[in-house]
Amino acid sequence: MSRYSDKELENLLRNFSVEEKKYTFRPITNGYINDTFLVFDGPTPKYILQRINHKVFENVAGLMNNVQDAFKHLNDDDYQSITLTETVNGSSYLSVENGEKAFWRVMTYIDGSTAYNTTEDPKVAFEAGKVIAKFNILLQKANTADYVDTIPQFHDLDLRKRQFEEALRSADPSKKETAKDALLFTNKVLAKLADLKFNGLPIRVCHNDTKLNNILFSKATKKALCLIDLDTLMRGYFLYDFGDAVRTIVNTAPEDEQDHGKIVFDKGLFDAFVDGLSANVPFLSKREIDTLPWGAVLMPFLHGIRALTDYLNGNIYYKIAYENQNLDRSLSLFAFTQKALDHFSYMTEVTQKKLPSID
Ligand code: GN1
Ligand code: MG
Repeated sequence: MSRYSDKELENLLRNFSVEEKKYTFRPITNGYINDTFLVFDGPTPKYILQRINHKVFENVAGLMNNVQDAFKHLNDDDYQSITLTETVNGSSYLSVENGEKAFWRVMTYIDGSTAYNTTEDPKVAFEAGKVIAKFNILLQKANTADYVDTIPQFHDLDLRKRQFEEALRSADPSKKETAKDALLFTNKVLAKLADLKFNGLPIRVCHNDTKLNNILFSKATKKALCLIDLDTLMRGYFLYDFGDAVRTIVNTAPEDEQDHGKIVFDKGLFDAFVDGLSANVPFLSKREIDTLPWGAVLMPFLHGIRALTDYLNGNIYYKIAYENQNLDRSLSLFAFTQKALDHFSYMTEVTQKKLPSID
Protein backbone atom coordinates (compact mmCIF):
# COMPACT_ATOMS: atom_id res chain seq x y z
CA MET A 1 0.00 0.00 0.00
CA SER A 2 1.24 3.44 -0.87
CA ARG A 3 1.61 5.91 1.94
CA TYR A 4 0.19 8.59 -0.36
CA SER A 5 -3.47 8.87 -1.30
CA ASP A 6 -4.46 9.52 -4.91
CA LYS A 7 -5.66 12.94 -3.78
CA GLU A 8 -2.22 13.83 -2.41
CA LEU A 9 -0.49 12.58 -5.54
CA GLU A 10 -2.91 14.53 -7.71
CA ASN A 11 -2.17 17.70 -5.74
CA LEU A 12 1.55 17.15 -6.13
CA LEU A 13 1.21 16.54 -9.84
CA ARG A 14 -0.64 19.83 -10.23
CA ASN A 15 2.62 21.64 -9.41
CA PHE A 16 4.11 20.35 -12.67
CA SER A 17 3.41 21.47 -16.23
CA VAL A 18 1.08 18.62 -17.13
CA GLU A 19 -2.21 18.81 -18.98
CA GLU A 20 -5.20 19.33 -16.68
CA LYS A 21 -7.10 16.10 -16.66
CA LYS A 22 -7.99 13.21 -14.45
CA TYR A 23 -4.99 11.04 -13.56
CA THR A 24 -4.71 7.78 -11.70
CA PHE A 25 -1.63 6.45 -9.92
CA ARG A 26 0.00 3.10 -9.40
CA PRO A 27 3.07 2.62 -7.18
CA ILE A 28 6.14 0.76 -8.48
CA THR A 29 7.26 -1.18 -5.46
CA ASN A 30 10.52 -2.88 -6.41
CA GLY A 31 12.89 0.04 -5.62
CA TYR A 32 14.72 0.12 -2.31
CA ILE A 33 15.25 3.88 -2.08
CA ASN A 34 12.77 6.29 -3.73
CA ASP A 35 8.95 6.27 -3.90
CA THR A 36 7.84 5.87 -7.49
CA PHE A 37 4.41 6.08 -9.14
CA LEU A 38 3.16 5.48 -12.63
CA VAL A 39 0.73 8.22 -13.66
CA PHE A 40 -2.07 7.18 -16.04
CA ASP A 41 -4.49 9.25 -18.08
CA GLY A 42 -5.82 6.18 -19.88
CA PRO A 43 -4.81 2.55 -20.25
CA THR A 44 -1.05 3.24 -20.58
CA PRO A 45 1.11 5.32 -18.23
CA LYS A 46 1.95 8.87 -19.24
CA TYR A 47 4.41 10.01 -16.56
CA ILE A 48 6.57 8.77 -13.73
CA LEU A 49 6.14 10.71 -10.50
CA GLN A 50 8.90 10.15 -8.03
CA ARG A 51 9.81 11.27 -4.55
CA ILE A 52 13.59 11.50 -4.22
CA ASN A 53 14.88 10.04 -0.97
CA HIS A 54 16.83 13.01 0.40
CA LYS A 55 18.17 11.02 3.35
CA VAL A 56 20.09 8.93 0.82
CA PHE A 57 20.65 11.70 -1.75
CA GLU A 58 21.45 14.67 0.43
CA ASN A 59 22.19 17.09 -2.39
CA VAL A 60 18.99 16.97 -4.44
CA ALA A 61 19.80 20.18 -6.34
CA GLY A 62 23.20 18.75 -7.35
CA LEU A 63 21.61 15.45 -8.31
CA MET A 64 19.05 17.16 -10.53
CA ASN A 65 21.81 19.25 -12.16
CA ASN A 66 23.69 16.06 -12.97
CA VAL A 67 20.57 14.57 -14.53
CA GLN A 68 19.77 17.70 -16.54
CA ASP A 69 23.30 17.97 -17.87
CA ALA A 70 23.39 14.27 -18.76
CA PHE A 71 20.06 14.51 -20.62
CA LYS A 72 21.69 17.08 -22.93
CA HIS A 73 24.29 14.52 -23.97
CA LEU A 74 22.06 11.44 -23.97
CA ASN A 75 20.73 12.26 -27.36
CA ASP A 76 21.35 9.97 -30.31
CA ASP A 77 19.52 8.10 -33.06
CA ASP A 78 20.26 4.95 -31.17
CA TYR A 79 19.31 6.20 -27.70
CA GLN A 80 15.81 7.12 -26.59
CA SER A 81 15.79 10.33 -24.59
CA ILE A 82 13.68 10.87 -21.52
CA THR A 83 12.50 14.33 -20.56
CA LEU A 84 11.87 15.91 -17.22
CA THR A 85 8.56 17.69 -16.90
CA GLU A 86 9.26 21.01 -15.22
CA THR A 87 7.25 22.47 -12.39
CA VAL A 88 4.91 25.35 -13.20
CA ASN A 89 7.69 27.60 -11.85
CA GLY A 90 10.18 26.23 -14.36
CA SER A 91 12.18 24.12 -11.94
CA SER A 92 13.33 20.55 -12.64
CA TYR A 93 11.92 19.36 -9.32
CA LEU A 94 9.47 20.37 -6.65
CA SER A 95 10.52 20.91 -3.09
CA VAL A 96 7.76 20.65 -0.53
CA GLU A 97 8.63 22.50 2.63
CA ASN A 98 5.37 22.53 4.57
CA GLY A 99 4.93 19.50 6.81
CA GLU A 100 7.29 16.66 6.01
CA LYS A 101 10.10 17.88 3.72
CA ALA A 102 10.06 16.16 0.34
CA PHE A 103 11.42 16.47 -3.19
CA TRP A 104 9.45 15.32 -6.21
CA ARG A 105 10.06 15.10 -9.94
CA VAL A 106 8.09 14.07 -13.00
CA MET A 107 9.46 12.35 -16.10
CA THR A 108 7.85 11.26 -19.33
CA TYR A 109 6.94 7.59 -19.57
CA ILE A 110 8.22 5.87 -22.70
CA ASP A 111 5.29 4.25 -24.39
CA GLY A 112 5.74 0.64 -25.40
CA SER A 113 8.69 0.16 -23.05
CA THR A 114 9.32 -2.50 -20.47
CA ALA A 115 12.02 -3.53 -18.00
CA TYR A 116 13.16 -6.98 -16.90
CA ASN A 117 14.23 -7.96 -13.40
CA THR A 118 16.01 -11.02 -14.79
CA THR A 119 16.51 -12.59 -18.18
CA GLU A 120 17.43 -15.83 -19.86
CA ASP A 121 17.41 -14.27 -23.30
CA PRO A 122 20.80 -13.60 -24.98
CA LYS A 123 19.12 -10.91 -27.11
CA VAL A 124 18.28 -8.96 -23.93
CA ALA A 125 21.85 -9.42 -22.63
CA PHE A 126 23.27 -8.25 -25.98
CA GLU A 127 21.00 -5.21 -26.10
CA ALA A 128 21.89 -4.33 -22.51
CA GLY A 129 25.60 -4.35 -23.38
CA LYS A 130 25.01 -2.25 -26.44
CA VAL A 131 23.02 0.45 -24.64
CA ILE A 132 25.42 0.60 -21.68
CA ALA A 133 28.30 1.16 -24.09
CA LYS A 134 26.30 3.82 -25.92
CA PHE A 135 25.43 5.54 -22.64
CA ASN A 136 29.06 5.71 -21.57
CA ILE A 137 30.18 6.89 -25.01
CA LEU A 138 27.60 9.69 -25.11
CA LEU A 139 28.63 10.83 -21.65
CA GLN A 140 32.26 11.17 -22.69
CA LYS A 141 31.14 14.61 -23.88
CA ALA A 142 30.15 15.57 -20.35
CA ASN A 143 32.59 17.45 -18.18
CA THR A 144 33.24 15.34 -15.09
CA ALA A 145 33.98 18.47 -13.05
CA ASP A 146 30.36 19.62 -13.52
CA TYR A 147 28.98 16.56 -11.73
CA VAL A 148 28.47 16.32 -7.98
CA ASP A 149 28.95 13.02 -6.19
CA THR A 150 25.34 12.31 -5.29
CA ILE A 151 26.51 9.66 -2.81
CA PRO A 152 30.15 10.33 -1.98
CA GLN A 153 32.36 7.21 -2.23
CA PHE A 154 29.35 5.16 -3.33
CA HIS A 155 31.45 2.26 -4.62
CA ASP A 156 34.47 2.76 -2.38
CA LEU A 157 35.29 -0.61 -0.87
CA ASP A 158 37.40 0.89 1.95
CA LEU A 159 34.45 3.00 3.06
CA ARG A 160 32.03 0.06 2.85
CA LYS A 161 34.48 -2.04 4.86
CA ARG A 162 34.73 0.60 7.59
CA GLN A 163 30.93 0.96 7.72
CA PHE A 164 30.62 -2.81 7.98
CA GLU A 165 33.18 -3.01 10.81
CA GLU A 166 31.43 -0.22 12.67
CA ALA A 167 28.05 -1.95 12.32
CA LEU A 168 29.60 -5.19 13.51
CA ARG A 169 30.99 -3.57 16.65
CA SER A 170 27.58 -2.41 17.80
CA ALA A 171 25.46 -5.26 16.43
CA ASP A 172 23.54 -7.46 18.75
CA PRO A 173 25.15 -10.88 19.28
CA SER A 174 22.12 -12.82 18.08
CA LYS A 175 22.30 -11.01 14.73
CA LYS A 176 25.98 -11.84 14.41
CA GLU A 177 25.15 -15.48 15.09
CA THR A 178 22.38 -15.52 12.47
CA ALA A 179 24.71 -13.84 9.97
CA LYS A 180 27.78 -15.96 10.66
CA ASP A 181 28.09 -17.42 7.15
CA ALA A 182 27.80 -13.97 5.62
CA LEU A 183 30.43 -12.63 8.04
CA LEU A 184 32.85 -15.40 7.12
CA PHE A 185 32.41 -14.79 3.42
CA THR A 186 32.84 -11.03 3.88
CA ASN A 187 36.17 -11.47 5.64
CA LYS A 188 37.36 -13.94 3.03
CA VAL A 189 36.61 -11.61 0.11
CA LEU A 190 37.85 -8.49 1.90
CA ALA A 191 41.19 -10.24 2.31
CA LYS A 192 41.16 -11.21 -1.37
CA LEU A 193 40.39 -7.67 -2.54
CA ALA A 194 42.68 -5.92 -0.04
CA ASP A 195 45.34 -5.10 -2.63
CA LEU A 196 43.00 -4.26 -5.47
CA LYS A 197 43.95 -0.84 -6.87
CA PHE A 198 42.30 1.01 -9.71
CA ASN A 199 45.13 3.41 -10.53
CA GLY A 200 45.50 4.44 -14.14
CA LEU A 201 41.81 4.17 -14.94
CA PRO A 202 40.05 7.13 -16.54
CA ILE A 203 37.34 8.79 -14.48
CA ARG A 204 34.11 8.89 -16.44
CA VAL A 205 30.59 10.06 -15.80
CA CYS A 206 29.02 6.65 -15.14
CA HIS A 207 25.55 5.43 -14.29
CA ASN A 208 26.77 3.47 -11.26
CA ASP A 209 23.59 1.40 -10.93
CA THR A 210 23.31 -0.44 -14.25
CA LYS A 211 21.28 -3.35 -12.94
CA LEU A 212 19.14 -4.92 -15.63
CA ASN A 213 15.87 -3.37 -14.45
CA ASN A 214 17.35 0.10 -14.89
CA ILE A 215 17.32 -0.47 -18.65
CA LEU A 216 14.21 0.13 -20.73
CA PHE A 217 13.51 -2.19 -23.66
CA SER A 218 11.00 -2.01 -26.45
CA LYS A 219 8.17 -4.38 -25.57
CA ALA A 220 7.71 -5.25 -29.23
CA THR A 221 11.30 -5.79 -30.40
CA LYS A 222 13.34 -6.17 -27.18
CA LYS A 223 15.67 -3.46 -28.42
CA ALA A 224 17.26 -1.61 -25.48
CA LEU A 225 16.07 1.99 -25.52
CA CYS A 226 17.83 3.81 -22.70
CA LEU A 227 18.91 3.71 -19.07
CA ILE A 228 16.73 5.00 -16.28
CA ASP A 229 17.21 5.89 -12.61
CA LEU A 230 20.05 8.37 -13.05
CA ASP A 231 20.30 9.36 -9.38
CA THR A 232 23.69 7.72 -8.97
CA LEU A 233 25.01 9.23 -12.18
CA MET A 234 28.38 10.66 -11.14
CA ARG A 235 32.10 10.17 -11.51
CA GLY A 236 33.20 6.56 -11.57
CA TYR A 237 35.03 3.82 -13.44
CA PHE A 238 33.52 1.89 -16.31
CA LEU A 239 34.09 -1.33 -14.39
CA TYR A 240 31.28 -0.28 -12.02
CA ASP A 241 28.76 -0.17 -14.87
CA PHE A 242 30.15 -3.38 -16.30
CA GLY A 243 30.05 -5.20 -12.97
CA ASP A 244 26.58 -4.15 -11.99
CA ALA A 245 25.22 -5.27 -15.34
CA VAL A 246 26.97 -8.64 -15.10
CA ARG A 247 25.60 -9.07 -11.57
CA THR A 248 22.01 -8.82 -12.79
CA ILE A 249 22.19 -10.20 -16.34
CA VAL A 250 24.50 -13.19 -16.10
CA ASN A 251 22.70 -14.45 -12.99
CA THR A 252 19.29 -15.66 -14.16
CA ALA A 253 17.87 -15.50 -10.60
CA PRO A 254 16.70 -12.32 -8.85
CA GLU A 255 19.29 -10.55 -6.68
CA ASP A 256 17.49 -11.66 -3.52
CA GLU A 257 16.98 -15.31 -4.59
CA GLN A 258 17.04 -17.46 -1.48
CA ASP A 259 17.47 -20.80 -3.22
CA HIS A 260 21.17 -20.52 -3.97
CA GLY A 261 20.98 -23.50 -6.29
CA LYS A 262 19.29 -21.13 -8.74
CA ILE A 263 22.09 -18.56 -8.68
CA VAL A 264 24.20 -19.13 -11.75
CA PHE A 265 26.88 -17.54 -13.87
CA ASP A 266 25.48 -18.12 -17.35
CA LYS A 267 28.38 -18.05 -19.78
CA GLY A 268 26.13 -17.60 -22.81
CA LEU A 269 24.55 -14.51 -21.30
CA PHE A 270 27.98 -13.16 -20.37
CA ASP A 271 29.18 -13.64 -23.96
CA ALA A 272 26.07 -11.98 -25.34
CA PHE A 273 26.48 -9.02 -22.98
CA VAL A 274 30.13 -8.53 -24.01
CA ASP A 275 29.12 -8.89 -27.68
CA GLY A 276 26.64 -6.07 -27.06
CA LEU A 277 29.38 -3.85 -25.65
CA SER A 278 31.58 -4.69 -28.60
CA ALA A 279 28.91 -3.45 -31.00
CA ASN A 280 29.89 0.06 -29.89
CA VAL A 281 33.63 -0.24 -29.35
CA PRO A 282 36.28 0.97 -29.15
CA PHE A 283 35.78 3.30 -26.20
CA LEU A 284 37.74 1.56 -23.43
CA SER A 285 41.43 1.75 -22.66
CA LYS A 286 43.52 -1.38 -22.34
CA ARG A 287 43.73 -0.87 -18.59
CA GLU A 288 39.93 -0.51 -18.36
CA ILE A 289 39.44 -3.78 -20.23
CA ASP A 290 41.96 -5.52 -17.98
CA THR A 291 40.00 -4.54 -14.87
CA LEU A 292 36.52 -5.54 -16.09
CA PRO A 293 36.48 -8.99 -14.44
CA TRP A 294 37.26 -7.28 -11.13
CA GLY A 295 34.17 -5.14 -11.66
CA ALA A 296 32.06 -8.28 -11.90
CA VAL A 297 33.43 -9.46 -8.54
CA LEU A 298 33.43 -6.08 -6.82
CA MET A 299 29.87 -4.98 -7.59
CA PRO A 300 27.93 -7.96 -6.21
CA PHE A 301 30.27 -7.98 -3.23
CA LEU A 302 29.79 -4.26 -2.55
CA HIS A 303 26.01 -4.63 -2.70
CA GLY A 304 26.24 -7.68 -0.46
CA ILE A 305 28.38 -5.98 2.18
CA ARG A 306 26.07 -2.94 2.14
CA ALA A 307 23.00 -5.14 2.64
CA LEU A 308 24.75 -7.04 5.43
CA THR A 309 25.79 -3.77 7.10
CA ASP A 310 22.20 -2.58 6.96
CA TYR A 311 21.01 -5.85 8.48
CA LEU A 312 23.49 -5.41 11.36
CA ASN A 313 22.40 -1.77 11.76
CA GLY A 314 18.74 -2.75 12.07
CA ASN A 315 17.60 -1.92 8.50
CA ILE A 316 18.04 1.84 8.43
CA TYR A 317 18.99 2.32 4.76
CA TYR A 318 17.08 -0.01 2.45
CA LYS A 319 13.33 -0.42 2.49
CA ILE A 320 12.61 -3.97 3.63
CA ALA A 321 9.59 -6.21 3.21
CA TYR A 322 10.52 -8.55 6.11
CA GLU A 323 13.02 -8.54 8.97
CA ASN A 324 15.87 -10.58 7.49
CA GLN A 325 15.56 -9.40 3.90
CA ASN A 326 18.87 -7.53 3.99
CA LEU A 327 20.64 -10.62 5.28
CA ASP A 328 19.01 -12.79 2.60
CA ARG A 329 20.01 -10.26 -0.06
CA SER A 330 23.60 -10.25 1.15
CA LEU A 331 23.75 -14.05 1.05
CA SER A 332 22.49 -14.26 -2.50
CA LEU A 333 24.74 -11.40 -3.63
CA PHE A 334 27.65 -13.24 -2.03
CA ALA A 335 26.66 -16.47 -3.77
CA PHE A 336 26.96 -14.64 -7.09
CA THR A 337 30.25 -13.00 -6.00
CA GLN A 338 31.62 -16.51 -5.54
CA LYS A 339 30.37 -17.52 -9.00
CA ALA A 340 32.09 -14.47 -10.49
CA LEU A 341 35.33 -15.41 -8.71
CA ASP A 342 35.00 -18.95 -10.08
CA HIS A 343 34.61 -17.54 -13.61
CA PHE A 344 37.34 -14.94 -13.36
CA SER A 345 39.63 -16.43 -15.98
CA TYR A 346 36.67 -17.07 -18.26
CA MET A 347 35.67 -13.39 -18.04
CA THR A 348 39.26 -12.37 -18.73
CA GLU A 349 39.44 -14.57 -21.81
CA VAL A 350 36.16 -13.33 -23.28
CA THR A 351 36.68 -9.62 -22.58
CA GLN A 352 40.24 -9.71 -23.96
CA LYS A 353 39.08 -11.52 -27.08
CA LYS A 354 35.97 -9.48 -27.84
CA LEU A 355 36.86 -5.93 -26.79
CA PRO A 356 39.39 -3.94 -28.79
CA SER A 357 40.95 -1.02 -26.87
CA ILE A 358 41.45 2.59 -27.89
CA ASP A 359 45.16 2.46 -27.04
C1 GN1 B 1 19.15 0.46 -4.63
O1 GN1 B 1 16.25 1.50 -5.07
P1 GN1 B 1 17.04 1.03 -6.22
O2 GN1 B 1 16.67 -0.34 -6.65
O3 GN1 B 1 17.08 2.02 -7.33
C2 GN1 B 1 20.60 0.92 -4.56
C3 GN1 B 1 21.37 0.33 -5.73
C4 GN1 B 1 21.20 -1.18 -5.77
C5 GN1 B 1 19.74 -1.56 -5.73
C6 GN1 B 1 19.51 -3.05 -5.67
C7 GN1 B 1 21.17 4.61 -3.98
O4 GN1 B 1 18.59 0.98 -5.80
O5 GN1 B 1 22.71 0.66 -5.58
O6 GN1 B 1 21.71 -1.68 -6.97
O7 GN1 B 1 19.10 -0.96 -4.60
N1 GN1 B 1 20.65 2.39 -4.68
C8 GN1 B 1 21.21 3.15 -3.74
O8 GN1 B 1 20.44 -3.71 -4.90
O9 GN1 B 1 21.72 2.69 -2.72
MG1 MG C 1 18.51 3.39 -7.99
